[in-house]
Amino acid sequence: MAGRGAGQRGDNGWGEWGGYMAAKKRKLEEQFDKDCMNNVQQHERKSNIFHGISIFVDGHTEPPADELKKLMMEHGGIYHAYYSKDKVTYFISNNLPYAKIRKLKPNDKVVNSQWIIDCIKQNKLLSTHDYEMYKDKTKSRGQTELNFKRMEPMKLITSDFNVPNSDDEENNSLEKTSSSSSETEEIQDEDDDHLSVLDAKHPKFLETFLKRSRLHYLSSTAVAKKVYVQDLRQKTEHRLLIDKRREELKNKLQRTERDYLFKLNDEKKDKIYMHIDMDCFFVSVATRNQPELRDQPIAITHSKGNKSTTSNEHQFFSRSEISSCNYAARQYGIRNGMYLGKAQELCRNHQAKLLCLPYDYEGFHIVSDLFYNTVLNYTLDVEAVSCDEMYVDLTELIIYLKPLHPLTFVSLLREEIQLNTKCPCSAGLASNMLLARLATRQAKPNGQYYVEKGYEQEFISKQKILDLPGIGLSLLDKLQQNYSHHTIETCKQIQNLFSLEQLKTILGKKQGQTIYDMSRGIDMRTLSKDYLPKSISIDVNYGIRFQTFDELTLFIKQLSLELHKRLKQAEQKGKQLTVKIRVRCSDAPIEPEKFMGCGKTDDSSRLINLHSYIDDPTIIELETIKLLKQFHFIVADLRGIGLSITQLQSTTKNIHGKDTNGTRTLFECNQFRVSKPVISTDNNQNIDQPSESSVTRKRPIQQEQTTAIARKLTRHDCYTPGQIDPEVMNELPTQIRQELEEYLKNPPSLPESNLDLDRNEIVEKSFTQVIDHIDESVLNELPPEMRHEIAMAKKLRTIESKYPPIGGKRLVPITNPSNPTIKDKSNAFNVLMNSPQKQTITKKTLNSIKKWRTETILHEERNDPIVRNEQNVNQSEKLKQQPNIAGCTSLNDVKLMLREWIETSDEPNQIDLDLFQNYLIDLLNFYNAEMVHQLLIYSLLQIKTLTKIKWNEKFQILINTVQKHFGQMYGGATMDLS
Ligand code: DCP
Ligand code: CA
Ligand code: CA
Repeated sequence: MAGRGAGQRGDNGWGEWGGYMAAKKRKLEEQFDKDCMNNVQQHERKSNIFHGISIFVDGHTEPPADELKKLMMEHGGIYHAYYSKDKVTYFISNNLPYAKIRKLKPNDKVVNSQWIIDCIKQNKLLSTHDYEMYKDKTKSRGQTELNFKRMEPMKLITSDFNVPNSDDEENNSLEKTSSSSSETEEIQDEDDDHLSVLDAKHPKFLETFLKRSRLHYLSSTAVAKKVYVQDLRQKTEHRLLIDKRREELKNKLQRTERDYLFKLNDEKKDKIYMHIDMDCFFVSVATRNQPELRDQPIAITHSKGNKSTTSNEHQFFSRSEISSCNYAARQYGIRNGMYLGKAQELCRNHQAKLLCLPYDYEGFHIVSDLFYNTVLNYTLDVEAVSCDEMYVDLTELIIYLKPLHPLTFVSLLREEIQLNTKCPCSAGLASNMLLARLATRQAKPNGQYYVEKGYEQEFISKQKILDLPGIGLSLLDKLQQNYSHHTIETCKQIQNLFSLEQLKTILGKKQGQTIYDMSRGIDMRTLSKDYLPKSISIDVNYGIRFQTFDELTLFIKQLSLELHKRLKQAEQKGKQLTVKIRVRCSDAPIEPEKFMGCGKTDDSSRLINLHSYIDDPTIIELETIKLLKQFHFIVADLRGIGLSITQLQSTTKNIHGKDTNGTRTLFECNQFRVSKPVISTDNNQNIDQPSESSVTRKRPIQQEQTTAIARKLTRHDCYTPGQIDPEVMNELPTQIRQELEEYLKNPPSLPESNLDLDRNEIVEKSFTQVIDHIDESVLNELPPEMRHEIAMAKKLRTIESKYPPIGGKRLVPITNPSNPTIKDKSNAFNVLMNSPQKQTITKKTLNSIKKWRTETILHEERNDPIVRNEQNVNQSEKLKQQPNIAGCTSLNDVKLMLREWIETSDEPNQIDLDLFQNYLIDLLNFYNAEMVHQLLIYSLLQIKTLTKIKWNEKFQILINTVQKHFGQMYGGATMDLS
């Protein structure tokens, strides 16, 4: 059923990673060697004291890993970015978490980074003896407990131990877990495949992380269940099954007096909702085959919790979180989300021992499916909430089974659930969803409770405010501040102490109304049966530690695949992508207190409107990288990253081309329209459904042409490469909308060849990216036809980098007219050659271009001390040469700067203009006519959009100068800036 897709990870490309990453490691080692060579050339090696020593830096060190890498380079040692069993001599660390320490092998040596510093100071290789950490652990295998005392003088400061006991922390953690939906929790546990999986540089990090992430489990199963219930509603055979099961139940029922006495007052109006929830779900599942354990306090944690039995129990306080604890543990005050250390202390206070059990994800899936199916066998009036919880509208079923008291049915249902799952659950019943939910709390554990008609007020008055769904301490605090002489605790107090107006003033309009209603037991909601998510996202705020943009892009690829999977699972596509980043605050320590956590960060986000509704991982990846390049941050300071797709559309509904109301949006009309379009500007107009095939056809010309206008209309921080969003369209002022509609009706003609330009660009770029990362050794292992394709792509890129693009096309001199590659119309060279400029250039001009090129390249070769072979130019050198303006080099950065410049000044200052002109000429000399072209077009558009009249004249002079230079370089050609 839905939600079980996680096991298919093996065939989604992970297989490639083993081989690919091995190659990547080799590449990094080679890179290190190369860096060493450069270093030797630049600064001269300072000593050779670390000759033969290879280190792998793990966890936080002082100085940080980068610095240690440099020191190893300068003193003849080797630094490994990835752990390699055969090559690493020493782990260098200042502290390791417990989960890692446990995995150390007898021969693993963990050495404090001070050793490196001291060796350099004394200019000799010192013995590691006094610097070794966790010696006891590494020398005596089989020892399960660590004697922490003997670890002196090295102090352990890890996520699991040595954190001072604090009640505040517990409260924070409770609040945090209940509100957080991002993947922030620790993942280290006893079964890590390898120590180095623990940061996002590792190719298996995300996979391992998600497998171990309970938040991922909880959010993905909630989605899966919603989709599952929704899909089941479409199945006729399931309705037949329900009829059968109901009939069987009716025959089985032995009615009692209670049943005959129960009846709904008004069958048309009165509702009976049930809220049903498994008891201490994770614990119940983990113990479903050992029910005898259930009488003792049990918690589900990543940590086994063994260390508190040592004599140092007060010294070490586990910050491992408890995801679920059973009711035997709850009687001591232990709660879900509490730190393990705190829970252990509470147990100790009662001379009890807390049993810590591991996560049984497979079991959670099985039990959750059985739980849902048992209920769904009787009704489809279900709203899935999470893996262990749902709302059911029982009204229709109770009418069908009458005379029957609702609790009679519920006890039979719960018995069946217990039988199928071997786990207990509790249920609450009431006339609305809120009261039903509160009734479940009352019923727990393993019980049921019905708030019958007429008893609602009595019931709600007794309820604690903090038990109301979504209400936390901060809200209670706000209320309390207004009534310092009362301790506000119950709904009754809210009813008596605050008017609606007061609540709105204190809490804001919306929240004030909600609290007013909730405290009176008012809830007008009905089951939400259509799953309409607002966004599908993935956030990772744990283990994000990159040194290079390359490492980050590899991780983005994984995130994009995961997001694609989530979209598929939710049966959604989206048209907007948001990238959020969390960057370490400049005043925050490099490594926060929580191991591999975020610490204090500055957060920012950017969004992009996409061409169409997508779930394609490649598009997500490329657009994310584009957006990332627009942020200004130091890669090493990145602590969290999140991708989110919004403006969603159900893929199952899309097939029919209708939105949820059954009418088409303007966007859809555009999307499905084919060759002879009649453009509808009436959003409500019903148009014949498109045939299946029309859905897959190319987007019509008109849609492409809206691009420029759509761009103009977007907010500053969004860039719109695609067509107009219907939502945006509807919100436009009437005049602009009319103008736009007019434009859509009579678009100026555009050459056919422009149709799929952007799509091709994406494919081209994605391939370029791939070839960038392919190592020679990997290449050699590929099948011959793929090798050939990659070799061709590389060749093509060499041409691209040699010959500058002009307005999206390239001028490539033909040296040999009989060259077979030119004869073949379908090959890539011809595509590149297919430019309007080329057609108008005479033979003579071509020759002059050829001549000019030869001269320039020779000139460069003469002046440059390094032999300039295109393929050998190293990346950082290329970047160094790249012309810049005020330190900006990337297209987006320069564009941002231009926009600000044009926006903020009514008239351009001559010095600035000169600067910009020189920069453009530098770019032309750098063979980047494409960028010049884009920047000029962009500037002109900005000037026009912002109606900066005084700019026109001065800018035209600049353009003329640039065009002149361009003409000199390209045989008299001019850039098309229309
Ligand atoms: N969960 C978690 N972290 C939390 C809260 C819950 O990982 N802070 C997980 C473990 C729970 C499951 O979600 O077993 C279901 O959450 P519930 O809130 O339903 O709690 P339980 O089922 O554990 O207990 P209860 O009997 O109170 O429902
Ligand atoms: Ca539960
Ligand atoms: Ca629950």
